[in-house]
Amino acid sequence: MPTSDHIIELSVIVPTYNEHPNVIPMIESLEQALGDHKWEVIFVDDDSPDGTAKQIREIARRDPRVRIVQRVGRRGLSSAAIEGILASSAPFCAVIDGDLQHDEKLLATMLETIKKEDLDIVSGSRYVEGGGLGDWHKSRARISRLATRLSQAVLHAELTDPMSGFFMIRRSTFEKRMHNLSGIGFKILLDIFASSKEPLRYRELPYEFRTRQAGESKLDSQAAWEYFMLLLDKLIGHIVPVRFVAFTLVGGVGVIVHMFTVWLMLNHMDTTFTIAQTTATLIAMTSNFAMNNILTYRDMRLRGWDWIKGWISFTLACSVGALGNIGIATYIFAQDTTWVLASLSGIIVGAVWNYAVTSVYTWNKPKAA
Ligand SMILES: Nc1nc2c(ncn2[C@@H]2O[C@H](COP(=O)(O)OP(=O)(O)O)[C@@H](O)[C@H]2O)c(=O)[nH]1
Ligand SMILES: [Mg+2]
Repeated sequence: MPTSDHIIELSVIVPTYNEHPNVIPMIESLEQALGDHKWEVIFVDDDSPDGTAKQIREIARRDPRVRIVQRVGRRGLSSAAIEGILASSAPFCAVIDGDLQHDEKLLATMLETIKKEDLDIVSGSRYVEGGGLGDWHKSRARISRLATRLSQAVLHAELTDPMSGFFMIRRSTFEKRMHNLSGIGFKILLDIFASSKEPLRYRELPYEFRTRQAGESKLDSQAAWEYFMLLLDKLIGHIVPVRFVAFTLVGGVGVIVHMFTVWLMLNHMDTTFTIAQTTATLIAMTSNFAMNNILTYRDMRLRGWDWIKGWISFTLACSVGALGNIGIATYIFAQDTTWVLASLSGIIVGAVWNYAVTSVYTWNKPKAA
């Protein structure tokens, strides 16, 4: 029988992508911060090319407090945090960045506070008295404040820092909400708050955001797009899948690409209409595939050979979709309706077909949480 010494009270979840130089300092600082508490750390690594997972696994062989969940063909900070929590059995879970930018010394106070005050969540805030942004650039601080203001549309709480990626949650609270989480992008705390119908009992504790010492930030321009998708999922995700919205937006851009190509070829290259239309179709399909791969399916992005195979299946699926589109439109037009209605019906049927088929055959890896 295990003794109470083996029973873990706190799992610290650390999502990592290319954090090799930070792994050992991270474990050492957790050891210092959590001392005699019964804790473990679960790294969730998305198959980092720098070998972060292998390094952690080697440490885990010697230290039972260290665990690793390695995900293959997947990306995403929020879904990594969710799956880390799901891999733990502890009554309390904390989520913290693996680059030492969050102040791990706060963890013991968080644990004490969540228990003593019987809270659902305790989060670290850079905006309450005593907290700070460290040496963040002014422009990034401004974007973060704007994103915080936008989050009010979906948030059911007066959080000063809903964009924080540093928090502790009670397992029972997480389990009640986990089926409603979007798991999109970077903002897991916001996702949890926005997924809760009843108000959560929470408290924010101040901390100073530190400067990254090693490795690189993965936050790029596409983070804004993922944030927009998360907000949209929280607002309308129960009516229509947000990936379908993204797929349709990309399709809209594809129409513009198509029209521009036809115009260019007819007016400046003197080709026949059939050649212009065929070329434009190929170019628009390829650009739609590339955009969907980057935006709609960013978490399962295809690369190298998989990109080529994906392009072939996408093109085939969309060609069948185009036939369906024309068939339905022609049939409806023959029923004495207006051409607008007939044409629109064709487009809708084609788009739904393309979305459904490519989501199964082109981007067919497991879906994020
Ligand atoms: N598992 C996983 N972790 C990620 C991913 N992207 C970022 N991270 C980790 O999430 C934490 C915060 O990311 P970071 O790039 O430092 O964001 P920033 O602090 O906002 O610049 C770090 O520990 C990263 O290694 C991802 O796609 N998957
Ligand atoms: Mg960071």
